[in-house]
Amino acid sequence: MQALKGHSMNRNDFPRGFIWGTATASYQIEGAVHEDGRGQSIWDTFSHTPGKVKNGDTGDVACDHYHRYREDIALMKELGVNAYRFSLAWPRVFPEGRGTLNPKGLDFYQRLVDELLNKDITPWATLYHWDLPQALQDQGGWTNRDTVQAYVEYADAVSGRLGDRVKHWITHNEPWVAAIIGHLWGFHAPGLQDAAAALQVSHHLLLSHGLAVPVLRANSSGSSVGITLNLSPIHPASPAPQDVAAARRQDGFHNRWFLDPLFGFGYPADMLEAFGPLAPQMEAGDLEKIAAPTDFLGINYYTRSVVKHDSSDPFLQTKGVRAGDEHTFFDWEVYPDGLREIIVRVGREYRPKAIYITENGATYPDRIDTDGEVRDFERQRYLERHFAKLWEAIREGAPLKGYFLWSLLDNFEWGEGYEKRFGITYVDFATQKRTLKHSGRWYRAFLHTTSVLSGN
Ligand code: GCO
Repeated sequence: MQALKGHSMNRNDFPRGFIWGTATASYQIEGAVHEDGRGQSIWDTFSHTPGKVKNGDTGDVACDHYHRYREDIALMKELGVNAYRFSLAWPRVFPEGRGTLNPKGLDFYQRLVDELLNKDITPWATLYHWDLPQALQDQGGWTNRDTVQAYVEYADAVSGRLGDRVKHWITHNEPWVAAIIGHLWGFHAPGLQDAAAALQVSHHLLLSHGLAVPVLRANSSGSSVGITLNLSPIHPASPAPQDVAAARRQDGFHNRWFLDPLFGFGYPADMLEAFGPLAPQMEAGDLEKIAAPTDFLGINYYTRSVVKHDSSDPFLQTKGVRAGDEHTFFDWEVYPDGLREIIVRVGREYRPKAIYITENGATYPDRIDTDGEVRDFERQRYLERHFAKLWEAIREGAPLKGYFLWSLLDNFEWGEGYEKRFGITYVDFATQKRTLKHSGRWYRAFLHTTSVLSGN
């Protein structure tokens, strides 16, 4: 790894063709919630329910990206990224979830994609980043198996329209979060607290992924199709056997519960046993469908987790422990080596054809200084250290092909509202003015540099 020591890293240290991008999600940036026939989503309902989101914030306006996408794409161009990961709002396309298509909703994404292509930025479309149409939630949402079919119809409509120009498809973003935070912890929409429902939702999300894969391929010839999981190394708080066992359970719940079925191993036996009667209802053939071969796996990585045994936890008898001495504004530990660890492990154990980091980034309490600068050196440092780990993972043989920084813009951070800023661009939400932070300038310099290769 000595090649990285002598100079500051830049894109030339990475293999030719490595993808460098930024990522966002529809509800977090678009705003325009009543525009052009968009229907209501579960996040509209949730954010407008008093007490659910910090400071009563909602995505009603967000970054107003729906109207400012040209400016935002110009910003990406200035940064020098060659790909952009965004998500589509299902209720713009089918305001009632299924049935009557709203062409104006699809028109927006067509304009967005065309503008990206004009600027030589490759669009990576995520179909589902949590904004389920409320009309489907009213029928049980993801707990209802019919929603799987509605999702496949939505995937069909979107890829039928955009499949000639979008060639990278991500079916779902972080099904663990949608299932667990949305249906067991209740901190995200739709705000349920029901373990059996949460696990049933996880199964339906995976099934809908598997059923959408062939539809996307059929509508978008030559495209790459994958799914994005939020994965973390899980470390025991101590070498005590009880803590080691707790870490194994947590790994099963957080990582293997999704990875195993996606890669054809079925649900992990230890977790089926641990969940007992809470385990999801399945039908014959579901597991084969979930294991539809994909072209890549997307991994979102922010931090590791450290856990210990805790018999008072009714679900898995585990408890998270605060580890390390460096943390972001979310109190997530800064742990760059976890990025290398999870990439290398997934590459070895599951053999995906390719891995992309589809999100990685950090929140810090940024402010605009009186001279108009945002000096977010901690975020820059976070990124530098994680980029070095991407490099190490490649050197260890992982099929890592690209990286998408979360996020292009400060945006609506779900239950945290606008308080937690993840952008490399500062957004003044009162004026919608965008200001590139120091971390953004650092990324731009990293991407533009033409310095010589250092022999790796
Ligand atoms: C995620 C999310 C993002 C969050 C980010 C920071 O997929 O978890 O895609 O929407 O904003 O992770 O919490």
